[in-house]
Formats: sequence, structure tokens, C-alpha cells
Amino acid sequence: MAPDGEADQAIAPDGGSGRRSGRDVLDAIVRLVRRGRPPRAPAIEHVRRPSIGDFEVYRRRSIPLVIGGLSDDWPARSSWSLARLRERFGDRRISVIATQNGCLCTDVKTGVAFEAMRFGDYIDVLERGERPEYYLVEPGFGWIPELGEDVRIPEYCRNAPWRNTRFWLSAAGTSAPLHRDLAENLFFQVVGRKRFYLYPPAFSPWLYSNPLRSALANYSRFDPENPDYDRFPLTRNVEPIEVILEPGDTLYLPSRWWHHTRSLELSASFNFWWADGALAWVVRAAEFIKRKRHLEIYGLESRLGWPGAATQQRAS
Ligand SMILES: O=C(O)CCC(=O)C(=O)O
Repeated sequence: MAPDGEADQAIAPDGGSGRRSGRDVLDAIVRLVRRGRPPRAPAIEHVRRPSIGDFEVYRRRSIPLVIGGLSDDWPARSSWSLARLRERFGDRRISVIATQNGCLCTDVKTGVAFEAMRFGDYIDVLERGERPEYYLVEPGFGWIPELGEDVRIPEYCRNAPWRNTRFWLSAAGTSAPLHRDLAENLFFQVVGRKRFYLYPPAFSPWLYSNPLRSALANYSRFDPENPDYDRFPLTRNVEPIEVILEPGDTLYLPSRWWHHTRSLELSASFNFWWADGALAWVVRAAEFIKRKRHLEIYGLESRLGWPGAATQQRAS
């Protein structure tokens, strides 16, 4: 008998749905092998501008890191005020994802649906100090290519064969649910503070992942901010690592680390995902499968006319 009644719960972690996916069964086997105990979570270090060699040491260990000073020379640090963004891009269209009570809307059958709206309309709501019913999640160099002039590609991933970016702008209180990405991530906090709850990939068997065949296979059903231990009892065994990013901080988020975010203030961020070696092929394969299943990946599908784009274009 494993601790905390683990053996009893091991094969029924369905979060109350009554159904069990192949992934649930695999997770149960891992928990049994580990006798119900997740490994210890690493401590998160704060460092200033590590050399490429030093950064590679953290990367090989797959441990997140908060890095200071990386965006000191970015024009974004001084120019991403709401007034300035409106002046430059107010009439442009940007891509957004609907939120409910501040939390990004997701659907296990259809995934994440991007919509388009006028940037100026989004800024209007932020300037009134209100929370829009949307999270601005913009493919960084896609819809507003000029954003690329405000940031600098970090030297740690400059030569990666696969790279992608996003610009994130949100009101205080906006949140993204617990999920993980295949690619490596350097997440730059530019304006305001943002909180991350992190869990290592090795905690996955305790985190109630959605089934692999769902449209949200990389999302958890568990909400670390409002833990429902009756539905998700295994999560009692895993504590999130809390990281609060200040403006000017960069979070290195290794491949497959779970993260849940909450903007603590009006927040603007920019991130670079990248992959090299075998990981680049895995990321490309995952993108290929998502496209085949007509799931949106980066919010550009509608504009590029990819089949199955779920975007409903809102009139500007
Ligand atoms: O900033 C956020 O709210 C979400 C960030 C995120 O999920 C990511 O960078 O992968």
C-alpha cells in the first residue's frame, strides 16, 4: 500500500468524469513505480546575464531560471506604454483569446479559439482600468511585425533551427490555465508583474493531463489557484513552485514544464520559444498533427488561410 491511499487512487484519476484515458493508466503506472511519491522539485535560481556556456548548464539540467538584465537594451522597456502602443498600432488588428472571469477560455473538444479585434479598442478597456473579456495573445512578428524592432533575439536561442514568438498584453487579474509546451521558452516580462506557478514534467502523473486525443492534450484539468482536492486528490502530493516576474526579469522555462500564469498588474510580455536537435523535429511533428486536426496553434491560421481556422473575425 503506497502512502496517502495512493494505490487506491492510482487507477481512477479521472477528475470525476468517470472515463479513463490511456494517459491516465500510464500515469498510474508511473505513480505505482514511484510508490506514490513525486520527485523533489528543484529550487529556482536568480542570475544576471549568464554566459551562453553557463546558460547551457541550466538548460541541460532542465531547471527553470530567472534571469535579470537580458532586456535592458530593448526599446520595448521604454516604449510599451498603452499611449505609445495606441499611437503606433491603434488601428491595427490584433489577435485575442476570450476570457471568463479573467481566465483564458479553452475547450477540450475544440482547443483555443483566437479572434481578431482592433488594437485601439482593446487599449480603450485597459486605459479605463477595466479587464477586457479577452487576453491579447499575438504571434510576435506576424500581425504586427514592427514589434520585432522593440525586442532583441536572445543569444541563447539565436541560431536555433525552430523558433517562435508571442506578445502578451493583459489587464491585472488575467490568467492562463495550467499547461505545458514542447519547446524551450525564454519569457520576458516587460511591463507589470506576472506570477507563474510551475511544476516539473516529472509531476505530470499527479496533474491530471487531458487525454492525448483531446484538443487540449498539453493542458491539465487541475487549477492550482483554486485546488479542488475532491475531484483531483492526487494533486495534494505536489506543490507548485511560485515565481513572480518583475519588469526586466526573464524566465527560462524548459521544455515540458507545467505553468499557470496570473497577471498581477497590467502586464506586457514577450516570449521566444525555440527547439534544436531532436526537439526541433518533435515540435514540428506536433505542429503537423495539430494542423491535420484543424487546431489553431499560433493564432495566425485564419490570416494564412489554413484549413479549419476557428477564428471568427470581429469587425474592426
Ligand atoms: O503569459 C501567459 O499568460 C502565458 C505564457 C505561456 O503560456 C507561455 O509563454 O508558454
